[in-house]
Formats: sequence, C-alpha cells, structure tokens
Amino acid sequence: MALLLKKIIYRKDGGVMKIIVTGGAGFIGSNFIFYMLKKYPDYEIICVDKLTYAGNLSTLKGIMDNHRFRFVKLDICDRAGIYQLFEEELPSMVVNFAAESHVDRSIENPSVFLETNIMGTAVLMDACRKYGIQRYHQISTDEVYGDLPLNRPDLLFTEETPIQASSPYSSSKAAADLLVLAYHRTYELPVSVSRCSNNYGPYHFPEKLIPLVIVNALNDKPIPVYGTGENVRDWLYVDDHCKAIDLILHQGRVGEVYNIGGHNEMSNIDVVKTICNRLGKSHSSIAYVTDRKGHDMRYAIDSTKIQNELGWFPETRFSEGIQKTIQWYLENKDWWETIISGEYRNYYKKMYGDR
Ligand code: NAD
Ligand code: TDX
Repeated sequence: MALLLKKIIYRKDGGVMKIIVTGGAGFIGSNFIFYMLKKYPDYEIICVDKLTYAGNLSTLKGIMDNHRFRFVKLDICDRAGIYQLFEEELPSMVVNFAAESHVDRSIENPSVFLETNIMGTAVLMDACRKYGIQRYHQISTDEVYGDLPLNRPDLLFTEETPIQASSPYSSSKAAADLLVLAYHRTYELPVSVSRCSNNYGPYHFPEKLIPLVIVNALNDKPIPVYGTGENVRDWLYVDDHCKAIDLILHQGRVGEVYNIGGHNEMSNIDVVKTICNRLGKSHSSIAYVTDRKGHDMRYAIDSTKIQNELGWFPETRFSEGIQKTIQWYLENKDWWETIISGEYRNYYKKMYGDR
C-alpha cells in the first residue's frame, strides 16, 4: 500500500498532478516536458520561460494545443508574476531548469547569471513556501565541483566532493544549490537537487560544443576547438537525464543531492572527430583556437548513489546517442537555421571572430 501511494501522487486539492517546469523552452527542459507528457497521461505541465536567446517557442509547437500543457512567458525573477501563477495553478511540484547556461557567455557578462540562476531560484522557492509544494527540484550541474586532473582517472565527483566552482556560470549554480539546501534546513522546504554531466541530444542550442560541431560541419565552416582539445567531459544523452529526474521526483529522498553521469568520458577532440567521421567530413576543418579562460580540465561523475537508491543508469551508449542526435539535426534544419541566421551571428562573430 505504502509503495502504491508513493507512486501515485495527487495535488493537495485532489486534482491531477501539476508540475511547473521552468526553462522548458530550452534544451533539457523541453526534452523533459515531452518525456513527462508522454509517460504520464494524466499529468499537467505548466512551462514558465522568459524566452531569452536560448528559449525557443518553435521547440514546443507540437504540444501547444495539448490540453495538459500551458506555456507562460515569464521571468523567474518576476516575484509578483510567479506568485500570481502559483496562486492560479497551485502546482504539486516545481522543476527548475531555467538558467543562463553557457560558460563562455558567463565569462563575458556574469551579472545576468547571478540574477537568473541565484535570485530566480530564490523567488521560485519563496513561492513554494508561500503556496505549499510537494517537491521543489533544482537542476544543477557537475560543474559546481570544479574540475579533475587528466592524470588521475581514478578520481570522480561524488555528492560529498566539496563545491569548488571555476566560472561565473558554475559559481552561480553552486550558490543556487547552497540556497536550495538552506531552504530545506531552515524552512523544511521539500527540495531535491540533481547534478548532471554534459547533456547532448535534440534541441541543443548551437552555441554548445556538440550542436556547434554538427552545424559547422554541415555548413563546411571551421570547427573551433579550445586549447589543445584534451579537456574531458562526461556526455549523457538527454533522455537518460530526463529519466533520472523523473525517478528523483517520485522516489528520491527529500533534502538529498543526486549526481547523474554518463559513464562516458571523452576528450573534446575525440568528440569532434567522431562527429566529423559520422558526417563524412575531413578533419582539416578543425581549428585550434585560444582557450577558454579558466577552462575546466575534466569532469567525471560517480553516480553510484542514484544507481543504488533508484536503480538509474545511463541506457544510451554514446555511439547510438550521437547518431540519433546527428540524424535529428539533419532532419530539423529549419530549427537551427532560424537560430544561426538571427542574433546568433553577432554572438558568433564576437566569440570566434578574433579567436
Ligand atoms: P538552455 O540555455 O538551453 O535553456 C535555458 C532556458 O531557460 C531557456 O529556455 C531560457 O529562455 C530560459 N530562461 C533563462 N533565463 C530565464 C529566466 N530568468 N526566467 C525564465 N526562463 C529563463 O539550458 P539547458 O542546457 O537546457 O540547461 C537547463 C538546466 O540544466 C540549466 O539549469 C543548466 O544549468 C542545467 N544543466 C545543463 C547541462 C547541459 O549539458 N546542457 C548539464 C547539467 C546541468
Ligand atoms: O566552440 C567550442 N569549442 C570547444 O572546444 C565550444 C563551444 C566548446 N568547446 C569546449 C569547451 C568544453 O571543454 O567543449 C567542451 C564543452 O563545452 P560546452 O558545450 O560549452 O559545455 P561545458 O562548458 O562543458 O558546459 C555544459 O555542461 C555543463 C553546459 O553548457 C552547462 O550548462 C552544464 O552545466
């Protein structure tokens, strides 16, 4: 009986489960919304998104008419707007994906990262305290742990690894994590936090390494690799991340942090070469450019905790996931061509023009 009750969660007023997903017009948030709407035929999802440069309504066009989905254009820092929405919807859960997410942009302009990633998180949690919530879940990142050396493959990030963020982006995410855990301790807010490694998959904004390489390779443009290309990331297919979040929301322990990783460490140059090979493009387009300031060397996640407690493991091998991703970019040129022909051109010129 206890097990059954744990799995079927209803709103306090007896209605169906309602989840506010912030940042749902971005990469991982949109994939999560698709995943949840499909998996739970009676759940309602309210997507809150400011539609920054990274938010894209066309991503959500296939579900705009779904009666279980509502889109609200709203800044998570807008306290009055957020409170009003909570009053209207009385959500059962909040999953906070909304963030400024690109490290290079944080190096150019940290302040908006502090505003959205820290202050926005506080506003959402204050709304949860005011109106009540079954679960507030914070989507965090492995970058809060800083980096690991290349010559110590035995070292991995566990949930106990000290926070030691390197960039304005990761330090803003780390500050948000600390705030979330403090709201649990101080106000007993039922929170959870997940720290995931690098994701890849459909709807990934082309400023990030994997989609940037695919898009540039398809357009026969130079492929910028920072420094020597030896930096290592632990790549996880986005659907596997969505599955992990779903498990944490329904079965994860309140007040806990869960690491999520791909068991798939690869150097950037190997990722780039793999994509070029799959697309039948020569490696001569690879251009080694000036390194990122403070560039983290290696991320690697130990996901034993989520594996032992919730039975989660990454199901998609990189060879399969990257093929699906490349295929998606081949079949959805309109989606990314619209992006790269707009404001993105100025961004690209500024970031890569003299690099
Ligand atoms: P993204 O940049 O693709 O999407 C972010 C979304 O948040 C966009 O739709 C944007 O419009 C929205 N947003 C930004 N500021 C907002 C605000 N003030 N109010 C409301 N909406 C706002 O990011 P992503 O890659 O999908 O990352 C989602 C979350 O996952 C972030 O919190 C990020 O830190 C975390 N994360 C990402 C990765 C990764 O590999 N992409 C890995 C680990 C953790
Ligand atoms: O043009 C590039 N050339 C290059 O060599 C870009 C954009 C990146 N890189 C390198 C930098 C990193 O070592 O590739 C690696 C991956 O870079 P990003 O795609 O920018 O991701 P990263 O900095 O690792 O951060 C990502 O993973 C953790 C997400 O953007 C974060 O939101 C998440 O928290």
